[in-house]
This record gives sequence, structure tokens and C-alpha cells, in this order.
Amino acid sequence: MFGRRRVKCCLIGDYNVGKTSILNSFMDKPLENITSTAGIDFESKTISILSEDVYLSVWDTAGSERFAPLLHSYIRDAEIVVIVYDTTCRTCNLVKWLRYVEQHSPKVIGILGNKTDLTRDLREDIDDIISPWRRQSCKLVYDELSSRNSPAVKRFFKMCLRELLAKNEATDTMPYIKFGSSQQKKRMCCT
Ligand SMILES: Nc1nc2c(ncn2[C@@H]2O[C@H](COP(=O)(O)OP(=O)(O)OP(=O)(O)O)[C@@H](O)[C@H]2O)c(=O)[nH]1
Ligand SMILES: [Mg+2]
Repeated sequence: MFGRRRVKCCLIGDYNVGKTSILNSFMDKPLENITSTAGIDFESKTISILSEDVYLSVWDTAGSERFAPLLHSYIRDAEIVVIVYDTTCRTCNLVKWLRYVEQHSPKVIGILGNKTDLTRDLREDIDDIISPWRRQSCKLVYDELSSRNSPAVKRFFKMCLRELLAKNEATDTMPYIKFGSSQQKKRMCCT
């Protein structure tokens, strides 16, 4: 019998920063006509990393304030939480999101600036903003890209996974699921 590691990753961040676009890009799905997320959605696929197959489920949350009460229950058991922000916008509440994620102590926090195909604005401030979180026990993975660049999006998720797997104690306690089809997908809507 074969088994593979199961990892949950949550995408969070302000409304309209591109979380769904990032997820679609990761899944090789179209980026046109994406509508604002209502509630929670997830996609999953198996990724080969450090010579093993990892079953990664990526949960896409709604940035709209009215869905904020839902977030806690989805982030609670996520080993990776990725905060997406818009590189063209100075008011993406990065600190607010970092504080929020901190309460849940994920093993890896990803900070992903999106929309680099447009003019950047926030870049110079990022190091100052995230440096206090670098001193914490969780791993911080930071990058900037455009959701239009699917290889870069995939590299970012792999980087997060690699950091997670590198944490020995984390890998020891991760639950396993039975080997199934190479790609699985399920949707939920909590509106
Ligand atoms: N130029 C550009 N536009 C992008 C990029 N990523 C997303 N967008 C656009 O930004 C808008 C919002 O994208 P979404 O993926 O729906 O953003 P979201 O964070 O999921 O939004 P909510 O679900 O409402 O929280 C859409 O019009 C996208 O086409 C990018 O990398 N470059
Ligand atoms: Mg969305």
C-alpha cells in the first residue's frame, strides 16, 4: 500500500489582491472571468517534492470582510498559510494579516506579492514590515510575482512545501492519506 503526505495550505489576504487567480494559475485553470470568492473554495493536487509525493490542498478564502468570521476554522489546521497582497497597493493590511496568522501558528507563512506585471508601489517597505516575523519559529517564505506567470506560482508553492518538509518534527507528525487518483478536487460554498 502506498501513502503520501497530506498538507493543507490556506490563501488569505484583502479583497481583490488575486488569491483566486493565484490558485487558478497553480492549477493551470483559466484566469479570465474570475469572480469575487464567496466563502471558501479549495483545489488539490499531488506534487513531487524532495523525492516524495505530497497531496497539497490549497484553500482559497474570500477577502471580503463579511466572510472574515469563517476564516479561523479553515486556517486552524493549515500547516502553510499564504498571505497574498497586491504589489500595486499600499493598503493591503499586511501587518493585520501577519498578526492574524500569528495566532494560528502555522509551520510556514508565505507572503506573496501579486500583480508584478503592473506598476509596483509597496516593494521598498516589505522588508521592514516582515522582519519582526522572521524571528519567529515558523518559516517565512516571501516572493513577488504575477498570477499570469504560472511557473513562478508553482515554484512559490514548492518553496513553501520544501520549507515545511525541511522541518523534521513537522514531517514526523503529518497525517497520511491513502493513495488515490493523481488529482482530486472538491468545492464548498459557505454563503
Ligand atoms: N494585472 C493583473 N491582474 C491580476 C493579477 N492577479 C489577479 N488579477 C486581477 O485582479 C482581480 C481580482 O482577482 P481575484 O483573483 O478575484 O482576487 P481575490 O483576491 O481572489 O478576490 P476576492 O475573492 O474578492 O477576495 C481580477 O480582475 C484579476 O483578473 C495579476 O497578476 N496581474
Ligand atoms: Mg477570490
